Amino acid sequence: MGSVNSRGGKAEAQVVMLGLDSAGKTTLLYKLKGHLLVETLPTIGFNVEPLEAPGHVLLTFWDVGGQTQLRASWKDYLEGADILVYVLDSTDEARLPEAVAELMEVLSDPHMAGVPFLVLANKQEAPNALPLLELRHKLGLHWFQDRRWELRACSALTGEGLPEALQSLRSLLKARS
Ligand code: G3D
Repeated sequence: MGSVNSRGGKAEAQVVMLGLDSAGKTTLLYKLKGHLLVETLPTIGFNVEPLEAPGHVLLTFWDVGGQTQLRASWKDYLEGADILVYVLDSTDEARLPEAVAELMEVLSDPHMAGVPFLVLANKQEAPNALPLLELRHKLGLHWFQDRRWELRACSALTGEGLPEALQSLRSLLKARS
């Protein structure tokens, strides 16, 4: 994977999307198809989607499986990542500590040094979703002062919050390039 670069006048960025299984990564990726232009590639174990964002930004999303047995492979996708999108299931309070521990592990990988990240608190339309403020508190992300990051609420089901999430993605990438 390469860094933010320009090919044929288009900025390109490698977006690695991680999160526990059932966080909603795949749903999110395919919902984004409604917002952006997509060319689908068949994949096994992970989904790769090149999406063209407004402003001629080409985002290649690597949606890597989150089941326990696949998590060991996450580090293989980190080299060359321009940004990490970490998807949380806002309704799964029981597995929040596990989700946070996995995020911390990813962020401590040497390939991730200085790489910005966007945490998406997904499933926010669900009545039992933890509010964003509570999630912010529980995540303890304020410790990360060595890089830029944002936390955004969204629903991959309804599409709510996705335009704002894309906007955050672009501004985090812009600050990096
Ligand atoms: P993953 O790729 O992270 O493993 P999936 O997760 O995209 O497969 O989603 C896991 C389940 O969560 C799916 O339900 C999916 O419909 C649901 N889901 C994804 N996003 C949202 C959301 O924003 N809100 C709600 N309420 N549900 C969501 P099933 O029932 O198919 O397992």
